[in-house]
Order: sequence, then C-alpha cells, then structure tokens
Amino acid sequence: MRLFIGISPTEEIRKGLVEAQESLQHHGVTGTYLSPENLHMTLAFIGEYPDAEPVLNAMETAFFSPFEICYTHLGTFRKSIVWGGIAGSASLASLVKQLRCELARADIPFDSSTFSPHLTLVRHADFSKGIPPAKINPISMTVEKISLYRSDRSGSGMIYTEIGSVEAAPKGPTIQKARPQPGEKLPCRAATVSQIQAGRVRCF
Ligand code: 2AM
Repeated sequence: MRLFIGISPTEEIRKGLVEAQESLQHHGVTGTYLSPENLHMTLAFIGEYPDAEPVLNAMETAFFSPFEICYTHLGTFRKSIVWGGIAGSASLASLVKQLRCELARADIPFDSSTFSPHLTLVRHADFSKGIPPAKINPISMTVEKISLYRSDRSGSGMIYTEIGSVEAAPKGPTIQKARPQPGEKLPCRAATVSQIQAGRVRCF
C-alpha cells in the first residue's frame, strides 16, 4: 500500500482552501482540483510499504505538543501545481525532522527532499486564461494530531484514507533532560511526567 504521514486541515482552513479553488475556477484556471475531503498537508511521504504498524510506532515515538500553524498564502510549483502555503514554523519543522529520524531508525523508506509545508489545491493547472489574484485571509489552526494516510488510485482520481493517527502529548513542565550515559550514543529528548507514565517516551 502507498502511505504518507500528514495533517488534516481544520474545517475553517478547508473552507478557505475551497474558496481559493473556487476563485481559481472562476478565473478560468483548469486542471485537476483536489476534492475538499482530500485536502491535506504531507509531513513525510513513504510510498509503497507493506505494513502500517511500524509506521504508527515511529509516529508515536516522534514526540510533539500541540502547536499553531497558519495558512497564509497561495503559490505555484513548476507553473502547474497550485498550493496553499503554511507560514514557516519551528515546531512544524522540528516535528518533520523527528518523524524522518524515527522512520530512518525503523528502516522505513521516505522521500527525503526538502520539506516545504503546503496543501496541494490543483494539479496540471493551466493558466492560459490569466493569473488570478492570489490574496487570501490567513487562517490559523492548532495541530493536535498527525495522521497516517493510505493513498489509492480510483477511476475518479486518488482517494486518501486516514488509517491511523497519533495525538500530541499534553503540554507540561519539562522534568527530565536526558544526558548520555557512558557508552550511550545519543541523549533522550526532554520528557514530561505524563509522557513517561504513558510510555510515550522511548530513549535511544
Ligand atoms: P504533493 O501534493 O505536493 O504532490 C500523496 O501523494 C501526498 O504525498 C501528496 O500530498 C504529495 O505531495 C505527497 N508527496 C510527497 N512526496 C511525494 C512523492 N515523492 N511522490 C508522491 N507524492 C509525494
């Protein structure tokens, strides 16, 4: 099965993205428009992989607390893909880095190209009738979970199905900062009591 890890937008952001699609359509931009339920932001693209379980384990190990992201702009890629852009976020970049680290540790392959936070709106876009204004109203959301998606090709296009998810750990005081023991290669990350009690923190 074809897998990727991503974030599902809130209904408010989804509505904003659909409005951007409608504006593009109104200005004569043709192409393959993603359906509202398929709109998502990819954090790590895995591709063909036989088992979801190890991927969910890797997601669980990548510890994160709830954080804000903001949909702020529209952009194009190679003049044929239109996307909604997410403003730079240190928390988001850190989460992606951790996910990649945990996937690599579990020997799960993934696309390691530079992460560029976006939600694809249109593929194979044709702007020959003009380029519409790209102004949008920024919309924020709190990321409280990350999802594992299966991607299936159907007669009417791709279908993305959430097959599992991992919730953010609750925010709390940092009580343990791991230090490498003699012979240990890498330190653990900082952890809270609840994360340790919940068994969410795995040291490496
Ligand atoms: P895109 O929307 O920018 O094409 C499912 O294919 C999701 O994984 C899409 O969001 C897609 O991003 C993303 N993705 C990232 N790397 C990919 C790759 N190498 N091949 C296919 N999809 C990829």
